[in-house]
Amino acid sequence: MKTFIVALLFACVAMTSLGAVTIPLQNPGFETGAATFWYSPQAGVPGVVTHAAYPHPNNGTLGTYFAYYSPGDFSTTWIGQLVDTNYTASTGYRFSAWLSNGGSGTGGYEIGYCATPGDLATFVAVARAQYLISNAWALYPGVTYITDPSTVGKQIAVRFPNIPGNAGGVWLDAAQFQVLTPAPLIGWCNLQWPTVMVVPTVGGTAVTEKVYGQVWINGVTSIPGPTPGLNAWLGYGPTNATPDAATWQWIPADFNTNVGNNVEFYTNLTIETSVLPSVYAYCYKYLYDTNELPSGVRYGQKDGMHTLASYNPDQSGLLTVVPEPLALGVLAGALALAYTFSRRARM
Ligand SMILES: [Ca+2]
Repeated sequence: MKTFIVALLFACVAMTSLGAVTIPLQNPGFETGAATFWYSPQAGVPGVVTHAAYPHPNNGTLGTYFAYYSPGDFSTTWIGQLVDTNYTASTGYRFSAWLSNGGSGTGGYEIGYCATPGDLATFVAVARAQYLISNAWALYPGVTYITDPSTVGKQIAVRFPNIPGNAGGVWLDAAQFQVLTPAPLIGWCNLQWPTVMVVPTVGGTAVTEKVYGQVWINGVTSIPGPTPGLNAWLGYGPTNATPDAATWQWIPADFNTNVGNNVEFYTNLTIETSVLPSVYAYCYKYLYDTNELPSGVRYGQKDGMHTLASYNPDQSGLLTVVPEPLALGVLAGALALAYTFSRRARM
């Protein structure tokens, strides 16, 4: 019983954070020295060993023990646990853990439920995330799930899943499960300036001037400085494609300054040689993602904020990429024209 209480305390103290309510898992850090409370269909999985015997960087807060398993060795190799709460409507959940590469480059997380209530052997996943993991221990973002009507009322279960083809070991510690509170929504955003650009390729690459975009979150972006968790990307793509299309390319933008109650981002677009000279649309994309339910993506266009559904091609910036010889030709033509006009003016 004592070890159980220690495990619960560890979960409460180490993992509660602003914007999320932690639901304690049982034996989340494997500090019982065994896989107690963790279920696997495969005998002997997971194994539990000490950090002292297998030291990897960043293990300082992870206690004495950690667990390991080989998620790709057998089709049934996974580790799961029931969570002591049921899905409620329109709620976000996140399951994550500290991971380290024990021989395998990929680790994963799943949130789900049991088809037969209480029986983890019947686990059904409703959300999954995978990450390339490094040798050093790190807390990866994990998997986030927002309830849909089909899961409401079911008991939540979590799983470190099988990852076919991923032979080798994944190391686990400090698992955590959180109920996410909604983040404030993005209230307004835009593509600030410029809204038209003509860029010649130089050495096969086109680099635009800085492009600016602004975003406002009530009570959040008015705080001076960058807003933690507020991300912006500048993207470009075919004028006839919506910005969720795979043909759009996105570049993370940098914090520039505060403008009134807004935060302003800026960055250059770099068009690589693989992009053909053409006319492209460009706009900003914003996401506020702290340790809460993400705000949802919003697009900043010339006339302000759009969702994907309300995205308007006419309100994107227009970027013309001109091939190098043509750009020089246009420049030469323009100079010739100017020369002709000046000659005429004098005559
Ligand atoms: Ca531990």
